[in-house]
Amino acid sequence: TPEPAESKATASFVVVANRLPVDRVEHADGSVDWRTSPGGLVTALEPVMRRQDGAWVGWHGAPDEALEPFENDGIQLVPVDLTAAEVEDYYEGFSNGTLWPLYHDVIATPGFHREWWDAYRKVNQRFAERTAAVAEQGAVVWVQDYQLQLVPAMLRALRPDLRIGFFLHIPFPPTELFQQLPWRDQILEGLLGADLVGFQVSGGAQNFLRLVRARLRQETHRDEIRTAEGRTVLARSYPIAIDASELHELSASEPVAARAAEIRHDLGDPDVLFLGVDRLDYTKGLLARLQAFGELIEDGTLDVDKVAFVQVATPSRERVEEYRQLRDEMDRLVGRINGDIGRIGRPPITYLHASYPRDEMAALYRAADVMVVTPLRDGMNLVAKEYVACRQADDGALVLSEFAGAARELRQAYLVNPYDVNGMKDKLIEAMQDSPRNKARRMKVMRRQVAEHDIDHWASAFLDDLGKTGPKA
Ligand code: ADQ
Repeated sequence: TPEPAESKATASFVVVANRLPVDRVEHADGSVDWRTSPGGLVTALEPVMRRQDGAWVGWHGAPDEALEPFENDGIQLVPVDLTAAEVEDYYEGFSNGTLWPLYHDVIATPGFHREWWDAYRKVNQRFAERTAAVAEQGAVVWVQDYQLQLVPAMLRALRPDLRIGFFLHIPFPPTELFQQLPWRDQILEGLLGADLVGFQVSGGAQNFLRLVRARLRQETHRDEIRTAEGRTVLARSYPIAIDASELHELSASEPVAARAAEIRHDLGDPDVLFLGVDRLDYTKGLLARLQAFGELIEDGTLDVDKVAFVQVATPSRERVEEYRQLRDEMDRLVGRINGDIGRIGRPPITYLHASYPRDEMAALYRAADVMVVTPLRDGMNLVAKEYVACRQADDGALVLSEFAGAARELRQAYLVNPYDVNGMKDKLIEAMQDSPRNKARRMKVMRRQVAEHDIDHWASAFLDDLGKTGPKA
């Protein structure tokens, strides 16, 4: 371990994630400021960070720019610099062009490029080194997500005194798919550097345990792995959650209620409002969902004068080819449906690319009668939980893909196979026509589930388990 790191080491709790939890704000006079970016992870970890001299290690979002550590809202932020070429190969390439599609059932074809892998390794090493330099003796380190799967082992090599946790926000794939990866063993070994590896659902943990046994010949007993060097690594599921009470209260507020009514009015006061909210991503099942809705109008099951579908789809990863393609396909599909079956003042689909503040999101959720969440594969899906949390009178209905992690917990949703367009059409109708009594019964159970398992519960479940593992400092 290089000694100079010792002098700067000040944090007893370190979060390591691809991005820092801040966005850059540039003022008219050219000065630069940082604003905490909204997000569940930041909200959940802020109190722990403040209690414990926390630091957050991550990229600041500007390629080819070197930044010194700084403080924001009482949290020490430790920037990791990336060159434009590294953003292309490590982030857009290996993270979003290889791992993302591979871990989501190869819905899109993963690219296996050696130069992407080289950049991934190099950038992971840099994250590990930055972390090693800020973590004090015996500190707890929590590494986040698929962009950083090599960090646990790299960090352990530098700092065997640390307690290291890792959490994967996306699915961990079936063994047959994972084994396509030319660097499969390196990824497994990278993760095994942690004391605790967390997954969204138990199926992910099981896939991981199976691979570790089959490929690395490590012994496992239930959720424990004995590594070759005699360490114990735990693999468990921790379904991520939301700040349910905050969102419920926001949705109950007078301005949000008024805005929800206004949204419905502006849409022409439809009898039934369907809503979809997603990042514009091929895993989210947007095309089949809108196709199902369009067909229901075309075949006369739904009346275009009485229903409306609002689809919010925020563009993301636009430098990756598959995302550009999807955006074009969506433009075509929505244009065709609206052009074919719309009437003046009645486009069946209102399609929006905007990114909204929390209160507008709450108003949309509150306004919707049927929330449509139909990903082809999703680690968890927070939108489904957010809709449930926003219910005020246990009205509304959630149509949810079986292939979202959230379907494990939200059993009372109208569950669908998103590959089955006819099945989806039937479910949309069932969700819409079910009796208020049935809807209330289902929603009540789900609302309790979401309220009782909130984001604080998630973070403390993980950190409590992590605290019981690893080296005794
Ligand atoms: P995502 O794939 O981004 O997350 P999701 O869990 O639905 O998917 O989270 C999206 C978040 O962004 C939600 O909080 C939602 O409210 C917000 N959002 C979406 N569109 C928005 C818009 N137009 N304006 C404002 N906010 C918007 C990944 C995994 C998921 C996993 C999460 C957390 O893919 O499976 O649930 O991480 O672990």
